[in-house]
Amino acid sequence: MSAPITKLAEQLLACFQADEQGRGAVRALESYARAHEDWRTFARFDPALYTRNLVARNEHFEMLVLCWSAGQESPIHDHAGQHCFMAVLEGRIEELQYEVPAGSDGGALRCTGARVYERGQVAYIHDRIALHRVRPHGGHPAVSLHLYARPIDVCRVFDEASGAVLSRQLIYHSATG
Ligand code: CSS
Ligand code: FE2
Repeated sequence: MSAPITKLAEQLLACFQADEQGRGAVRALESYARAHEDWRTFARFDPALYTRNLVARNEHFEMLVLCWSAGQESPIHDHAGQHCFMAVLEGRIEELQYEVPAGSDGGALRCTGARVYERGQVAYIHDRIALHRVRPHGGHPAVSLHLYARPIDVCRVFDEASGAVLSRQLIYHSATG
């Protein structure tokens, strides 16, 4: 019998094979995040930085378990034109959204919104919506399940104060569970 997280990956593959937008992915992620714990096989924390642990990858998507210690955060980043879904598995996660001010030639990014997600809730972002920064909320660690469709190997990171942009290669801290 396959693990719930393996079944989720199969279900998501069927969603994206049927439809480029992956309609049905949000509901599948929500149901998984509310009910299951087998993601713990993939969870490992690092005191130095948040970790990215690969669960599944194919031509349509990659799915990762991200582990956030208190005080860690992602840089402000984009998603290489791909869909990004984030389901909270444990703790709470804050998402801050940003935009590059129109007509700006550099200069500070503008924060356009913030929201805290609880276990079982799913956030969605795309470059058409905003840039974002993600971090655990409330002084506790958190774990989130990320679905990138298609996989993202390189993204852009932004300096909040100057608006300066760098290209960043994304790496996995583990890929076997
Ligand atoms: N994009 C970041 C996490 S926030 S969606 C990453 O994959 O490392
Ligand atoms: Fe992101």
